[in-house]
Amino acid sequence: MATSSIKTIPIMAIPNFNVCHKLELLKEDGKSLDPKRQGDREEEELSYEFREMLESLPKERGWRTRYLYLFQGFWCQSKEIQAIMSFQKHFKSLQNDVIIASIPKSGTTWLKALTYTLLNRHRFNPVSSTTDHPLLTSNPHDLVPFLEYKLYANGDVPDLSGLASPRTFATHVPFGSLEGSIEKPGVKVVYLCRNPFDTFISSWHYTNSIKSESVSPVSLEEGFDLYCRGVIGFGPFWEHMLGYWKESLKIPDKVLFLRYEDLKEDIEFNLRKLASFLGVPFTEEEEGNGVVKAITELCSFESLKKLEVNKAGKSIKNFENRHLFRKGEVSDWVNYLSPPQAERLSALVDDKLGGTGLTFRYC
Ligand code: PAP
Repeated sequence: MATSSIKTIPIMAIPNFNVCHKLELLKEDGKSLDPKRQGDREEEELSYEFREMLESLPKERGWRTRYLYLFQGFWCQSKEIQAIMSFQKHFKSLQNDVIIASIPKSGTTWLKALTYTLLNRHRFNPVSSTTDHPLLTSNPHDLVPFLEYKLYANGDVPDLSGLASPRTFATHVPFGSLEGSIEKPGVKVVYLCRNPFDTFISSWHYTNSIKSESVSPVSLEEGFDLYCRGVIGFGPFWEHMLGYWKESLKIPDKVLFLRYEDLKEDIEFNLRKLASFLGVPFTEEEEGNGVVKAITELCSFESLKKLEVNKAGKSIKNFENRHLFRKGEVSDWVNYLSPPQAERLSALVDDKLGGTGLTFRYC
């Protein structure tokens, strides 16, 4: 019989961090702004040296802030670069750390909910989670913080010393920018990949919902063209996906590659796979008690979307949580892309990913 190795050490339901110090990348008077106005002053808040570095990078029109910059081979916003530099310099992985990785809009919120509930199932029983489970009152992004949007945002350097093992974090950066921070044996990376057609549509909706008021909306046509040229947060998407795909083949004990469409098709099978990969397989007793089903139901789109915290609360960078739960379906893209657009994206996927073994289900 499989035995679970989760320890019942007392831990905070919501990770709580103090900031040790800041990287000197912000002007002293850099204040936090209303997220809808962030694009207006985002770059003016940065130090002269940092802005000079930004100026040396190739840039393109941004989706929700004025510009995207090509940094370490991928496109991202100035504030993200600042945070990435901070975590690359200061983040020290520990042996049992779990890192959830994805390109935006691949189902990260879902995977965070599943992973948090799985790893904390002895402390917060999902079977009897009628009132007191943290997922009922906290958005998954608060339970599993992003390195670049939360912990190291604004060049902050958090004190992570109080966190119980296994510490669970998330990131959108490509593997190449993460690998230096996760060299410790025993660190596990779970990558969630979604077909590029739906990821594009989800990104387009999301960025137009939360973009800065000073940035003009990205039309579907313009967004699609940017996406196909690789100009999307943390893109090109094909390089992001391929980077983690190759590592999952090379070091399967360290990198697990999951697909959104597979989770939609058989969530219980994929949850068991995740549990085994993380070294906490379900016991026969748990199987008999319906723990697997309880976790999948608690983390389902329908359950999360209807919670007050996800209807009215705010999490990442103070953006409203409700935008994180739109449709949660496979193949919504057919309602948006024209046949020529679908053909262009299909040809691009064949060109960039054909022969790599990485395939998708679009419908
Ligand atoms: P992020 O990159 O901002 O964290 P992320 O969670 O990766 O976003 O992606 C959001 C998508 O996942 C949305 O897809 P849609 O726009 O096509 O609807 C969202 O609806 C979907 N999603 C969120 N939670 C779940 C869930 N529990 N099950 C299935 N899909 C979900």
